[in-house]
Amino acid sequence: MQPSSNQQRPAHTRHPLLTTLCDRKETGQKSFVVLLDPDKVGQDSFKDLLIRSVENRVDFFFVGGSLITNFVLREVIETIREYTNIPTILFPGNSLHIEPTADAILLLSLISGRNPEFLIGQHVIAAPILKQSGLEILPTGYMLIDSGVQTTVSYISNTTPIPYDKPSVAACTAMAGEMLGLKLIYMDAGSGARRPISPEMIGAVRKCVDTPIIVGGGINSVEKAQAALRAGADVIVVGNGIEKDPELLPEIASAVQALNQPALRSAQ
Ligand code: 1GP
Repeated sequence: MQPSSNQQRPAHTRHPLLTTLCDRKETGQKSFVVLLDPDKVGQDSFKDLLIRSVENRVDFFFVGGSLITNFVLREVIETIREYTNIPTILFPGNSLHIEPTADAILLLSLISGRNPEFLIGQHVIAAPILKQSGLEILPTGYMLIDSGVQTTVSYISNTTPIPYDKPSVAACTAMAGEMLGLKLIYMDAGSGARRPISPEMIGAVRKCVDTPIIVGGGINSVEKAQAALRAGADVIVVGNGIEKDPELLPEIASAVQALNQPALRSAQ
């Protein structure tokens, strides 16, 4: 079989965002992701959020979620492109949430759960579509962590999250994911989580894997963002918090940029 043109390209151009995430992790540079809700695309607040994301140097957008009620992903990506050059990564809930005009997709294997559909089933259905799409594929071990209430993603995926106070379970799960070849670990307390993932659990995972670690769910203050980053998160994802309080975006962006100052980094 002839290799495709994608396979002939050097790895850093085939996987530009993965290369960026790994390079940033190696150099201790933290990243700030804003999670965009596709259901809000027509609203003025959506465009305003895009403009403010550029002003505040947001690193990446995630687009998606476990339940999308409006199938407007193409329009969402078009609107993002109109206002920004920020790389846009799909955060799909299932194999219907694929939009080839995005930059990349988190190919999530829900390794905290035991539902084969979200470990491999949806991936098999999506594989030929993804292969043709030209999207950069980001193989990601997705771990749901209990946040005190049942989240949409836990309900939809029909999986039990890892208990909040069991860092060793999270660490072993992440290790297994890395050994299976997953390139990123995403620890998620779920959108709007009552409490974010504990620094203890993030720290335990940090000690056990070399992949970049993404942390999200319930980060609704600068202090919570800083706690996750200091515990070992490389990337933080914020959605609900910014929707509720627009001022949080510049505040968290400044906190991330402050942590990325070389002098501060060496003092951490
Ligand atoms: C959810 O990690 C994301 O999957 C973001 O969560 O909306 O609570 O910030 P929030």
